[in-house]
Amino acid sequence: MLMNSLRLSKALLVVDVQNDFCPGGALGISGGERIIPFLNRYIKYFERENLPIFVTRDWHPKVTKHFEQFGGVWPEHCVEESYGAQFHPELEFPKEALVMSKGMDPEEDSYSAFQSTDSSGMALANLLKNLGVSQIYIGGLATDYCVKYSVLDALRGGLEVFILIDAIAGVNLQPEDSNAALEEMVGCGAKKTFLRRIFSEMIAR
Ligand code: VGL
Repeated sequence: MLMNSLRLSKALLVVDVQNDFCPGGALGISGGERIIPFLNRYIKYFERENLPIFVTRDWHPKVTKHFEQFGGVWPEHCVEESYGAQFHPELEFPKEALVMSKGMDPEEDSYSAFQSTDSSGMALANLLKNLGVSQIYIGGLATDYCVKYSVLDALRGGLEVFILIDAIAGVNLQPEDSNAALEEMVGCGAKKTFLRRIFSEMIAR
């Protein structure tokens, strides 16, 4: 019991692995689908360890300032209930995972997972607090937008943040955007990790 309460509590956050952000989608990210087998391994690991798993999705109304048609910078994508908004079919997560939605406010971009809520309207930060999470492992799409804003918010909220560098991919409107985003996240205190490191730590334990 004492050991348990002393253990730092971890959670996994899988950001926006949706059809529209994968190749062929409205805002298809080059290599977006290549991260999925890695994410599936992280998910299995967190599931086996009985640790919480959060999966976020962009869930926009048809009319939102986020889209270029209404003054934003992006083509229409991830409209609620559409095929493009569905999770990529190869992403495997257990039914216990918490699906978190964001981007429903037509006035906001809502890049960060910390602007997401679960089906009962509970915000991510509250859920993490209730679960006693102090370390968060973040992967998904896109390195230079939703992953970056989520990482920066997690750090601001006092969490220890690990970026899953084998499980992120960026939009790269400019070719260096993802590298710059990574540098910024690390500069703000995020740590980088990857699957093999997590598995070797597990074996050493
Ligand atoms: C995202 C661009 C526009 C993301 C969302 O998930 O990173 N990128 N909307």
